[in-house]
Amino acid sequence: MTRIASSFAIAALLSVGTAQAETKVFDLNIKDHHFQPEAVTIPAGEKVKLMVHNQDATPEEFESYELNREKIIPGNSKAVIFVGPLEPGEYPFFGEFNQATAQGRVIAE
Ligand SMILES: [Cu+2]
Repeated sequence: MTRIASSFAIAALLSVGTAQAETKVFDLNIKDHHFQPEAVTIPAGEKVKLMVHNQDATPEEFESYELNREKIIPGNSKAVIFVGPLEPGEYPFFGEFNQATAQGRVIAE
């Protein structure tokens, strides 16, 4: 291995470690078939973790065409949904089992 190649490999390892350490977590609650908050602001250009807490007794499905995500969260439990890195903008999501009330959006800025 040349010196250039080996320093590149070390830089790649360091950047992976840094990215994992800095993954930000954003809490999102489901309560009475509403998302709380209904707008979650995250940094653009960064992969982040949505921690979705379903406080209702019934299951809900987090769904978003714009985020390309779909995940069932059983009643009284939580699930992690990774999103991003996103371009700045608004990305709607909804609860497929209670679509009339469960509406929200991710705002990347
Ligand atoms: Cu679905």
